[in-house]
Amino acid sequence: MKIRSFVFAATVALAMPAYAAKIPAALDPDKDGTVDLAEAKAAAGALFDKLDKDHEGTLDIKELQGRLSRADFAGADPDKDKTLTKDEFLAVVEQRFNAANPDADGTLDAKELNGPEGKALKKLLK
Ligand SMILES: [Ca+2]
Ligand SMILES: [Ca+2]
Ligand SMILES: [Ca+2]
Repeated sequence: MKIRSFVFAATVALAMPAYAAKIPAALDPDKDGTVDLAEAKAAAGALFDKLDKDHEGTLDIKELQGRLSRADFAGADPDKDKTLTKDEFLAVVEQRFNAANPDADGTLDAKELNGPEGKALKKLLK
């Protein structure tokens, strides 16, 4: 019994770095090898504050520095005031999260995060 759990622990320990290497640390603060929506939104909120250099509480397309295309920006800005509030920005994050999570299990694993939709989410949050 003891040996078996040791082997299991060692296998997990060996498997972890491979996972960790594939998921940006900022997206997986609890280091469980997956990104849940709360982690994605926390990272997005911190990024929003960092990019909002004039501290107006909104991001324009310049402040986003290429993270959203013009078309995606327009789609994310339903009130068309040419800026995204934090709520509007987090809505895009949630959309991309859901697009990257076809099994709807509440988390993105490394494979989901490295698929095309997962990459779009990572591009937004880098
Ligand atoms: Ca996690
Ligand atoms: Ca807006
Ligand atoms: Ca999933």
